[in-house]
Amino acid sequence: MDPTLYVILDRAAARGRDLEEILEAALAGGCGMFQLREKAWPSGRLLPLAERLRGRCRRASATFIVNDRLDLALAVDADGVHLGQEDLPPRAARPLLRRGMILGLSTHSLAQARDAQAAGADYVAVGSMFPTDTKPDFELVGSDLVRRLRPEIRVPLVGIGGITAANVPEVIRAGADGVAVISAVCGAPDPAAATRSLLDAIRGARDIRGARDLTARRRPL
Ligand code: TZP
Ligand code: MG
Repeated sequence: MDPTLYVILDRAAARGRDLEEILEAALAGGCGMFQLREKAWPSGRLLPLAERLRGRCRRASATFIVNDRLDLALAVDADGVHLGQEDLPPRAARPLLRRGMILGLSTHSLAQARDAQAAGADYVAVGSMFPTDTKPDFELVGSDLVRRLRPEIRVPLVGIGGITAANVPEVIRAGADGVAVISAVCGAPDPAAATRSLLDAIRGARDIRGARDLTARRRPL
């Protein structure tokens, strides 16, 4: 799993565009981790699409995660499942997963992120970093929550919510290992170019963060 850039494939955000084409473009742009998020279709209708996306990710050696639906994740042999605060709690979900499957959890506070790590999350998503139209009931926590969590979260910490190539440096500088985006790629006129821009911005911010940390370590006491 490389959560540097985690593209969430969401039909609603794609507004009629084909998720397989968006996946293809994001792969071409260099993304290696994907999630299928579907809030409207029942699982039976979603299954064939989930199988195709899963197959393409496998051929590209990209990680494929299913949002919300543990049964679907198992049915398509996904690499993992992503659950929110109102989905099955980790203590109920983990025993149902196959060995080695990734369990990702959404959190919106210090306490939730601590609990997620303690419950064995393989990565912790924290958001919303910025206002977003994609999730109407978003809780704005900002990059400050990433900064506060960083010292104690040992699994990958992923910022989510309203992230673009322009504002992603703030999230990375706060200490995030990566970011998850929906509209910045699914809603972009050119999803491959959008993926490249995000990755460039993330890598640039990591370089600055690395240099800053090095300087801080060298500073005499
Ligand atoms: N969880 C917190 S904010 C959010 C989710 C699923 C929406 C992210 O979508 P976008 O379009 O990247 O803001
Ligand atoms: Mg959910």
